[in-house]
Amino acid sequence: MAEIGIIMGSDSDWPIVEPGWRQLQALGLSAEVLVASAHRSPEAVRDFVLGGEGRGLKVFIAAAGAAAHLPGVVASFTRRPVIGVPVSGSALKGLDALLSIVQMPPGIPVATVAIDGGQNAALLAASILALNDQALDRRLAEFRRVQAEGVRAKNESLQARLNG
Ligand code: RP5
Repeated sequence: MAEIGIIMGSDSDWPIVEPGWRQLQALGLSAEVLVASAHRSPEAVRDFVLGGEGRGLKVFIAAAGAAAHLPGVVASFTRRPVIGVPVSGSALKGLDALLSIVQMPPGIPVATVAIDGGQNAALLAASILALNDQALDRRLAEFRRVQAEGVRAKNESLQARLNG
């Protein structure tokens, strides 16, 4: 059963969201995915969030560009954690979306990741779920171990080029 709900303002956001979706799959997590817009189809946003809570969704990821109100609107309908992903596709290259998402009014929080930070949104969602899931926490620890190993390998390669 999916525990994560991913919602994006347009299918044009998918290239940013997809790495996060793949990261969730790699961690053994499934997600419901929906295109719905805070401005163009607000009823669909509300129905997804309220219905999703009933289906067992525990964390929401919301990605949007430009006047990016989607994560805030999602957060207005739920007390579940909401992670906002600012998307860079606009003329302002995502700074508009970043400020729209991060400047939530006190009382309705959205955890905002970097511009185009789809993968980190997924990892943050996984960390939240891992608070109550020891097997998932172990998979996250393994992800970190492999990641650190990759950094070590890059350093060894650089040292070999510099000194070899
Ligand atoms: C936002 O407007 C969407 O999240 C997307 O990032 C942007 C452009 O949407 P499209 O014109 O590609 O549908 O609401």
